[in-house]
Amino acid sequence: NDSTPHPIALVTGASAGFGRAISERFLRDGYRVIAAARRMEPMRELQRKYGDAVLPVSLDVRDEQAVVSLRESLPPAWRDIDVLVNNAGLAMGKEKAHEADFQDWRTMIDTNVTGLALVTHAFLPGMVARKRGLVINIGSVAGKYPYPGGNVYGATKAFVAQFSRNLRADLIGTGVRVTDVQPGLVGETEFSLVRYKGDKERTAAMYAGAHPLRPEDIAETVAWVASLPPHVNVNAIEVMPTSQSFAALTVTRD
Ligand code: NDP
Ligand code: 8X3
Repeated sequence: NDSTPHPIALVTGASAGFGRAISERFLRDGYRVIAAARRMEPMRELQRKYGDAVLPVSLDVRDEQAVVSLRESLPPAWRDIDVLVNNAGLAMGKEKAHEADFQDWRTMIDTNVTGLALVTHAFLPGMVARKRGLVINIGSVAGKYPYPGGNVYGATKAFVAQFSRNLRADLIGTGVRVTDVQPGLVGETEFSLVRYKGDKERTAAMYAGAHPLRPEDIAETVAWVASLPPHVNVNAIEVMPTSQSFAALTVTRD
């Protein structure tokens, strides 16, 4: 990153999965990291490991007041955020639309759409004022390719993709960059445990024999995007494990 010797990254959802791996990768690369999520203990652990380079903050991205007051209450030395990683997000359930629980839909929309928009809205003006910054949104292949049971989850990630492109359109000439990182199947996170509501067997079956991506692979992608010189903007990047590909269109017959 071009800006300071110890650039600042704000990573949402830093308590687990990609967010933790991205935070660790940035810390190893010399960044300072504002690690934000609802559970504080994993981020305190990160702070014990990396010391003053970590600022753990308790944040529910769905809470507008909390997002605004995070921005207002950051210590001066932590205010000039170079990289915002909008990673906090989740899938809830994989039922078909006509069988799904609406509260699950609401939670996904509130987190993946409203939460991501709130955090971006809070931190983008500062980046524009400083004429530099990078927003990395964690989308998904689910935002591009439909699959049974992906209904609202995939739609929230399609929002992330189009929001990212529209941010690019608005930010032209400001020096602020935007990237949508779209991972495929990634194991070793809490994603499926959350999606399947604690069902460990179903979660294990999802990854068994699949050689999925690892959180570190996504951290590597994010670190690469952030390492590029200021004249380079990666608009979107889609990453799948070699074992994952596309299914045929479906036809039902009598
Ligand atoms: P994890 O469940 O392992 O991590 C999700 C993180 O988001 C946790 O740190 C969690 O922290 C945080 N989070 C959830 N809700 C909120 C909230 N309301 N406010 C603040 N933080 C929140 O999942 P992954 O690391 O796998 O997923 C990270 C992102 O990547 C998500 O956006 C997901 O949709 C996306 N993704 C995941 C893929 C996968 O296969 N794993 C593939 C493609 C995209 P806490 O509970 O402490 O708040
Ligand atoms: C997570 C990937 O395929 O489980 O976004 O929806 S998938």
